[in-house]
Formats: sequence, C-alpha cells, structure tokens
Amino acid sequence: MSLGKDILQGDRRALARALTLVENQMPEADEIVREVFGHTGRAIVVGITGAPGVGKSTLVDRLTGHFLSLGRQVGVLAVDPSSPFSGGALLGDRVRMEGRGSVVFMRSLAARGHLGGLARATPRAIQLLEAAGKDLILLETVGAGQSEVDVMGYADTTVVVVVPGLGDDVQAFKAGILEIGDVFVVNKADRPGADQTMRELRQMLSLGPRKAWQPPVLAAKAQSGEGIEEIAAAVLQHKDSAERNPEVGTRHVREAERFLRQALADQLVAHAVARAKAAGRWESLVEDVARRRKDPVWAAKELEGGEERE
Ligand SMILES: Nc1nc2c(ncn2[C@@H]2O[C@H](COP(=O)(O)OP(=O)(O)OP(=O)(O)O)[C@@H](O)[C@H]2O)c(=O)[nH]1
Ligand SMILES: [Mg+2]
Repeated sequence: MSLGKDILQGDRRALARALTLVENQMPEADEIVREVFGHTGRAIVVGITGAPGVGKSTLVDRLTGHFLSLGRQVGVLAVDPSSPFSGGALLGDRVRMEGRGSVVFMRSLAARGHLGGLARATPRAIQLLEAAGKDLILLETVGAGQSEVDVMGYADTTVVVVVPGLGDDVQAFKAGILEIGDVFVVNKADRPGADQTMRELRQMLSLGPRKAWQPPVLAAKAQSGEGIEEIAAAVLQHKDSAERNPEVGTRHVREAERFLRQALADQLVAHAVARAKAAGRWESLVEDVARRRKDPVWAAKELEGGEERE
C-alpha cells in the first residue's frame, strides 16, 4: 500500500509519516502529494498570525472546540518560520477527541533546511490534512516578517491577532500585516486599553483602499472563550464573500500559478545543476563565486547559455 492511499483512507500514522517527509522535503513526498492532490483544495484554511505571545494558540484551541461543535473535521498546523527545530517534539502529533467525536490533528512545522523550505512544506502539509478528511484547517504562525506573510498566502482567511497597546505591534504593521488581515482580533480584551486599540486599528484600516470586504475588528478574551463565536462567524463570512466576489478571489487561483512556478523552478534548477555537474563545471563555478571572481547572476547566465566565457 502507498502512503497516499492510506492517508485517503484515514490512516493517522500514514498522515504523520507523510507530514514528516514533506517537512524534510524528502523526494518521496512528491509521490505522496501526487497521489492525494486530486482530493485536496476543498477545506477552509484559516491563518492565525500575530506577534509572539498575543494568544494565538489559545485562540486556535478555542476555535478548534467551536468548529468541532459545528461538526467540522479540524486540523491544526503550527508553522514557525523562526525555528530550525521541528515542534514535533514539543507539540507532537497531538490528537484528541472532542465535540461529536471528531478527531483533531495537530502538528507543527519548522523551517528545516534551506530558506523557502516552509513555503514549500506548508501547502503540502495542508494538502495532506485535506486528503485525510479535514475540512477546516487552522494554521498558526508566529512573528512579524515576510515569512509569515508568505505562509498566510496559503490561507483562505487570515486572522491577525493583536493585544491592547498597538505601539508594540508597529513592527508587524510595517511588515504589511495590515494588508493581509481579513479579520482583526484584539485579544486579551480583559486588559486595559482594548477599546482604544480597536479604535486605532479601525482608523488605520479606514486609511487603506476600499475593498469589497471590509475587515472587521473584534474583541476577544481567548483565555475565557469570549468572542470566539464572533470570530468564527466572521471567518466563515469572509470565506463566503471571497467565493461570491471575483475581485477578492480565492486562494486556489492564486495558488495554482505559485505551485506551478515553484514546481517548474525546482525541476529546472535540479536539471541545470545535474547537467553542470556532469559537464564538470559545477565545482569550478561555485569556487569562482566563492572567491568573488564571478557574481552568481553572471555565473548562472553562463551556465544557462551553456557556454564557457572567460
Ligand atoms: N489576560 C489574558 N491572557 C491571555 C488571553 N489569551 C491568552 N492569554 C495568555 O497569553 C499567554 C500566551 O498565549 P499563547 O496562546 O501561548 O500565545 P501565542 O500567540 O500562541 O504565543 P506564541 O506561539 O509563543 O507566539 C498565555 O499565558 C495565555 O494564557 C486573554 O484573553 N487574556
Ligand atoms: Mg502559539
């Protein structure tokens, strides 16, 4: 039996193994993804992002419980662009039973290997969860940089979480997080200043371009569970709105080109490197770039042209 087929039949251990292969970018992962790809693309993917400690995991936990009670099959992925270590050891493949006996599958992905690794692993991990029957996937990612803006590109709806006192989050807003948010949550609303932060956020959002979807700003107390239903409702509304409105667009169209470009780039690079190695030119070019005799763009052009230039 193949891992892909096992996953489609709901085998959790097969899913866990496949996720590890995808995370480590093993060649076997390509085959598994090929087997399941036709069964993916139907889940709602909800991204939850925000600075460290704002309460994302607490919120994800509450939302998980809520969506389970609605009869959803929930999968949770925590993506940490800053960590080279798999959270697998921390979070494990935590699986638990809740609501109507649904199974939640939780897994964290770390930025193993080279830059851009997560950009490849994240959509594939989502696809594996979809193949395993999850119809709602919560994707938590920490930080305030380009990497999680990229990760959130795989979500249908992005929830940006802040806490009272926006001053601390200026960095996040610089990184373009205001643009990617579809729903804004001021969590820890039990703390002073929540109302002011909500006003400030609405003010900042009103300065942006008018869009078909105006992101709501909601208050929450994730710890006690207040505001969770409203957040879940806003997420589903946004998803509906995106589906009805071609201007908003769905992630599938955005993603399709990205997937193709990525796959093509991987293939072309692998092919070019293999050819250069076979021709005995790779090592010397690497050396030339290392010694600053050639710049990498020029070196790549030289390979691409297939000619020796001195
Ligand atoms: N006062 C208050 N504390 C909260 C609330 N929600 C979460 N917390 C607390 O905030 C702390 C951080 O919560 P997490 O859910 O781990 O935050 P996070 O954003 O996932 O953190 P990282 O993943 O480390 O970035 C924990 O001690 C929570 O108990 C809330 O509504 N009010
Ligand atoms: Mg967390």
